[in-house]
Amino acid sequence: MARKMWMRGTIAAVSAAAMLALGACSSEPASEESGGSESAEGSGGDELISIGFSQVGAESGWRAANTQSIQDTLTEENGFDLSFSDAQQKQENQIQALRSYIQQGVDVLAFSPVVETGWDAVLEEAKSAGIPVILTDRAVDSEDDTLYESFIGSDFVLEGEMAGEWAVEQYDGEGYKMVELQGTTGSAPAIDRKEGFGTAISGSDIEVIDSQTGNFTRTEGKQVMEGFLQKYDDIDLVFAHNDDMGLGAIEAIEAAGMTPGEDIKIITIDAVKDGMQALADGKINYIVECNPLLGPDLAEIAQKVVAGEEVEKRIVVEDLAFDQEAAVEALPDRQY
Ligand code: GZL
Repeated sequence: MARKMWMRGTIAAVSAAAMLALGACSSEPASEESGGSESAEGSGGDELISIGFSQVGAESGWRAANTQSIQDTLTEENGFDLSFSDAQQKQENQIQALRSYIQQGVDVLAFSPVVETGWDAVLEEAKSAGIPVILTDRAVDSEDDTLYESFIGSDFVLEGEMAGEWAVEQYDGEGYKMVELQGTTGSAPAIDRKEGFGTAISGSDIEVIDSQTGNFTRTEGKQVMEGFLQKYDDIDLVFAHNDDMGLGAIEAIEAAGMTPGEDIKIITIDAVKDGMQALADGKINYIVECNPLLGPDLAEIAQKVVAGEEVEKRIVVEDLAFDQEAAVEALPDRQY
C-alpha cells in the first residue's frame, strides 16, 4: 500500500504549477533511462538495424502519438531501417506482418500485441529464425517468456488502481452508480485496468451497474454510452479505459441534455491532448496518464539486443495523473 500511497501522495502533492514541469517532461521518453533521441543514435557502424514493427492500429489519439514516437525515433539517421505496419486492430494482420518480417530476415521484431493470447506460434517461428522480439505497450500472456527479450510499457493495473482510488476519495459515501467503458476485449490494458479499478473500489459504495467494451474508439464509446443512457436513468459516474471512449461518452451525455463532468462524472486513462482539454474544460473529472512516447526506449533496447547486450525483461513506464486544475496548467506543454 505504501507504494500506492506514495504514488497518490506524490500526485496529490504535485501542485498544478509543479505539474506544469512534469507535464512538460511527459514529452520526454517514457522511462528515465532513455536519453531521448540521442540514445537512439546508430551504433556508429555503417549497418542499419533492420526492425519490423507491427502496430495495433490507429484507433485512438494515444495510438497516433505512440506511432509518431516510434517513426520519429527509428530513423535511418538514428541507425534504423524501419518496416512499419498498421494491423487495424486485427490479430491476424499482426501475425501476417510478423511472418513477413521473419521472411525478410529483419534483425529485430517489435510489436504491440492487440490481445494477450494467440502469439506463441509466431513467436516460436521468430525464435527458430534467430530473430529477437521486443514487446511495446501491451503484453502477451505466454507460458514461455524466452519468446521475447523485453516488454516496455505502463503498469495498467496500477493505472486502474490510481483511477479507482481517486473515485473512492471523491465519491465514496455518495452511493454512486457507475458504468464502465472497457477497452478492446482480451487486450492487456482492458483486462488490467478493469482489475485495478475494481480492486480500488471494492468495499466502497460505488456500484458498477454495467460494463461493456467500446474497443478504445470514440465512436464505439459514444454508441455504448447512448445505450447505457437509454437503459439507466441514474448513472452518476463513467470509468472509461481511455480518453477516446470518454470523449465519445461526453458527446452522448450532451446529446441527452445533461452536463458531463457535473450531472455525470467521468474518469479516463491516457491523458492525450483532446482528453486533457476536456478535463481542463470540466467535462472530464480525472485522467490517469499512459505515456505513449515509447520510441526512444524501443530504440535503446533494440540496439542493445542487436549488440548482444543483456536487457531488462520488463521496463515499466511511469505514469502521472491529473485533476482539472492540473490539466489547465499542464496543457500548454503537452506534446501529445
Ligand atoms: C495503452 C494502449 C491503449 C490506450 C488506448 O498502453 O495500449 O490502446 O490506452 C489505445 O488509447 O487504443
